Amino acid sequence: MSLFFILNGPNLNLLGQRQPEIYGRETLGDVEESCRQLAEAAGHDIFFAQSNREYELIDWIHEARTQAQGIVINPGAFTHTSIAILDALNAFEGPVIEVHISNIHKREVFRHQSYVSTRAEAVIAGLGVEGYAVALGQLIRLSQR
Ligand code: DHK
Repeated sequence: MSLFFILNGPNLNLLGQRQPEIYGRETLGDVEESCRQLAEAAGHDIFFAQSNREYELIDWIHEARTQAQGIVINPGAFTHTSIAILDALNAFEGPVIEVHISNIHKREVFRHQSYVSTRAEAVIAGLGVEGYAVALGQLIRLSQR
């Protein structure tokens, strides 16, 4: 059994309520439920968490160093600003997949830059919340190689 961390950054607690024309109507609870079902069907487990605080995300990435086979991360707006999250991910040895619900490249120019992309094995943007399941499915496949 493998454990995968699925981490979410600021404002994603408002998923389903915030700008639904961009982020959709599903809640983060819905996303957690579908990821949990996917992991459990393959005999694995997830740690699913969200924080509006940069340090909390960093602390979870540090925990992942000894506990997780891989990380799915949607850092929210920290994607575009946080060298500290990039440094934490660089201290994690397993695969990292970056997820964005929206296509950040179709949006404002300040969203086009991602520090995390310089570390991630893959980047999924614009698939809506389905991107989480695609990312987790790929981590599961990688762990079975
Ligand atoms: C979510 C956010 O909160 C934004 O700050 C990012 C990302 C995009 C998303 O599409 O999931 O720019």
